[in-house]
Amino acid sequence: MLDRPLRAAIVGDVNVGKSTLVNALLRHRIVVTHHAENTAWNWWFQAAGPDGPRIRVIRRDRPGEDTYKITDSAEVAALPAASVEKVIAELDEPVLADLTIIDTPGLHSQVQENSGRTADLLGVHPRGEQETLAGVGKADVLIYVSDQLPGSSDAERIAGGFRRLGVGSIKTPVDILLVFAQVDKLGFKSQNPLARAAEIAAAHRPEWESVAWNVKPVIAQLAQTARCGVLDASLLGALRKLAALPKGREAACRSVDMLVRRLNTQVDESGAKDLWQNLLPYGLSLGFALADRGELTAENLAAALEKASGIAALESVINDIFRRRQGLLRSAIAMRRLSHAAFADGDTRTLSRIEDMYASAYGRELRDLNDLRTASDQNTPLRPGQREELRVLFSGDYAGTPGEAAKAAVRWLRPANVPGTPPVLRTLALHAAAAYGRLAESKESR
Ligand SMILES: Nc1nc2c(ncn2[C@@H]2O[C@H](COP(=O)(O)OP(=O)(O)OP(=O)(O)O)[C@@H](O)[C@H]2O)c(=O)[nH]1
Ligand SMILES: [Mg+2]
Repeated sequence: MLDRPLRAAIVGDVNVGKSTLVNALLRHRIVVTHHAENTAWNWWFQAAGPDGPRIRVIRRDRPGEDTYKITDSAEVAALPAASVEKVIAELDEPVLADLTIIDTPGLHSQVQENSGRTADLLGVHPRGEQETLAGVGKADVLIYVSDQLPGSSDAERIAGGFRRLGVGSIKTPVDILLVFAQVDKLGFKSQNPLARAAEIAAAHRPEWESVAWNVKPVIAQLAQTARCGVLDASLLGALRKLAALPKGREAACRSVDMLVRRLNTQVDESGAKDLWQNLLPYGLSLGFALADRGELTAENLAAALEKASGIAALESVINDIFRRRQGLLRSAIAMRRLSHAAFADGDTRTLSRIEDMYASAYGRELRDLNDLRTASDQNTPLRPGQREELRVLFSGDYAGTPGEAAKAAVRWLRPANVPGTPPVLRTLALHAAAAYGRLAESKESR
C-alpha cells in the first residue's frame, strides 16, 4: 500500500469518452473506443517492469494469466468478456511514473455485469440503495468523466450518479477530479468551447463542489488524434481536399453523411469517415484555418488539436492534486484502513497510538488532509463560507497576513467552546484555530 503508485480510476457513464481520454493520456491508442458501449472490464495501466512493455490478461474462466504484445491490444479487446477478469497493460510512458491509471466500464450500463466490475473496483454496490462496501475499493482517487455540463437538464446525474452509487460515503471531493468531456458539442462558432465550458463550470461551482475538488473541460477525441499517430498522409490528404472544395466546406461538416457525399469523387467512404471521426467538426475547422494560411502539416495540426483539446491543462491538474501529493494521499489511505481495522477489532491500544501520531508534529500533514476531507464533505455541518475558508486553510493555500491569521485563530476558538457544537465541528474548529495560530507565528518570525 505505502510503496505502490497511486491508483486513479477513470469512471463515468457509458460512452462519455473515458477510453478515448485514457488513450490520449497514454499517448497510445490501446483501449478500443467506439460509439456503442464498449469497455467490458477494467484495464489497468502501469509502468513497465524489467520485462518491458506487455499486456497481461488475468483470466476469469481458468487460473493464471496470458501475456500479449502491446501491438496486439485489439486481439485482447476482442476476447469474450466472460473469460477476462482484468487486463494489466505495462507501458513505458511518463504519465505512468508514480500513477496507475484504470479505465473502467461505464456506470449505469444496460449490461449490469460490466457496471458491476466498476462498482467492485470502487468498493460500492452497483445498486446504491444498499449499504456500501466501504474500505474494499481498489481505486485511491477518481477521475470522473461526464458529458453533462452543470445547468443542463441531465446535470443532476453528476452528483446524483455519485449518491446513487454510494461513492460519496467512501470518497470525498478531495479524492475526485471532474472532467467535462465532449465539450466540442457546445458548438464553436462564437467562442472556443473550452473557454465556454470553463465559464459554465465556474458559474455552477456550488453544483459540483460537493463531489469534486476541481473541474477541467476536455475534448478527448482531439487529444487522442493529436497524440496517437493518427495524422498520417492519407488523413492529411483528405483534409486538404476538403479544405479546397470550391464552396460549402463548412456545410459538408454538418454530418458524417454530408461529408462522405461531398468528398465522394475524391476520397473513399472510409477515408471521409476517418476524417470526421478523428477531427470532429471543430478539428476540421482548425484544419481549414491552417490550410488557408498554407500551414497544414501534421505537426502544425497536431499542435492546434492538442491546444484545442485542453489535455495539457488536465494533466497539470492531475499532477497538482494527485501526483504531487501522492505520498501523503497513500499514507492517509493506509492510516484510515488501519484505524478502521483497529476500530472494528476494538483495539484501543492501536487507536490511541494512531491518535498520538496524528497529534505529533510528524502527523500534521496527515491531520490537515483529514481535516480537508471533513471540511469538503457535505455531511459536515459548515456554512458555505466556512467550508471554502477551511478548504483553503487545510490545502496550505492561505495567503493572509499574520495579524489576520491570529484573528481567524480566535474566531475559530469560539465555535469550539460553544456548548452543543457537534463533536466533528468542535474538532475541526480546534484544528483550524491551531493551524491559524501556527500561520500567525511562522509568518511573524519570517
Ligand atoms: N464529439 C466528441 N466525441 C467524442 C469525444 N471523445 C470521445 N468521443 C466519442 O464518443 C464515443 C465513445 O468513446 P469511448 O472513449 O469509447 O467512451 P467510453 O466512455 O470509454 O465508453 P464505454 O467504455 O462504453 O463506457 C466514441 O465514438 C468517441 O469517438 C469528444 O471529445 N468529442
Ligand atoms: Mg470505454
